[in-house]
Amino acid sequence: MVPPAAEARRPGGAIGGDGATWLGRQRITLDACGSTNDEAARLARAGASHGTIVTAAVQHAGRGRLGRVWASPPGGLYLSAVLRLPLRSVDVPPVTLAVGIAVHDTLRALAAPVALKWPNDVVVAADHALAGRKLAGVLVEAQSSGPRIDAIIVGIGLDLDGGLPPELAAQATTLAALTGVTYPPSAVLERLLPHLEHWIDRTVAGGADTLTAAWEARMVPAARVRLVGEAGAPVGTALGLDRDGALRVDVGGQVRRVIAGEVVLEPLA
Ligand code: BT5
Repeated sequence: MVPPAAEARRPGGAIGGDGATWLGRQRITLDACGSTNDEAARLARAGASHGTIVTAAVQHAGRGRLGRVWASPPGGLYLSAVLRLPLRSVDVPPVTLAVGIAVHDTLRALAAPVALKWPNDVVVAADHALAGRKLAGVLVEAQSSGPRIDAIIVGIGLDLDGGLPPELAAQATTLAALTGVTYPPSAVLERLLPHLEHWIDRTVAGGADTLTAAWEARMVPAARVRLVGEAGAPVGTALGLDRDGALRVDVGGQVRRVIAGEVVLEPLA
């Protein structure tokens, strides 16, 4: 496995400059909205350019995957970006992995001990008292007309300080709880954008193949996962990624590939 720091120093792998160049050139900053992904999708349909970002201080209908709710109290970062990329539909799922890496690296740079959980979660790393709790999620959606992708909407929710509903108390946490520092959403946004731009550029240049080692270096190691949706919902150990970004899981000595569907992390033994 490549440690994240070494990965970032590789030729062509460094995060360059002081900020992002194309990402966030156009910005829509809202006090509140339903979902920034919906706002970004609307802007994309109206012709918004590559790299346009939408942020909101609060979301009233923040969304996760599969119709789930993303709790979005004040103090968190809620961001969606419009991307116009030369990608095919099969190239879209790896974008989630790239965005996860960027969020992970941003949080690590702020001294938060985090790790990645396939496919779209950023959680507290295994060696911490709050291990496994989620503090960020990624929601990537595509707009297409036929086989052509018109726009990709990248949504990121990041818990910065407090305000989470009681029902998430046992499964979520915040950057402030992990580091003792309350960062304003705008400060985290500025730190996030260069990482995001870097990993998106890299995905476009090299596809999922170029992300695999970087993602594995940041994943929760040997996580126990349940293959919800498969007969008997078997439990296995996450091994890493295939070249296309699918998760490889050892179930009783047999390696299964998980492409879509839901994988639920079991508590580590
Ligand atoms: C995600 O979905 O993790 C993707 C979340 C993406 C949110 C961003 S915010 C900006 C943009 N606009 C949107 O409307 N969405 C995006 P998923 O893997 O389905 O996880 C959802 C699950 O995470 C829920 O069912 C809860 O269990 C948990 N959850 C909900 N709110 C949370 C929060 N604030 N922090 C941590 N966990 C949360």
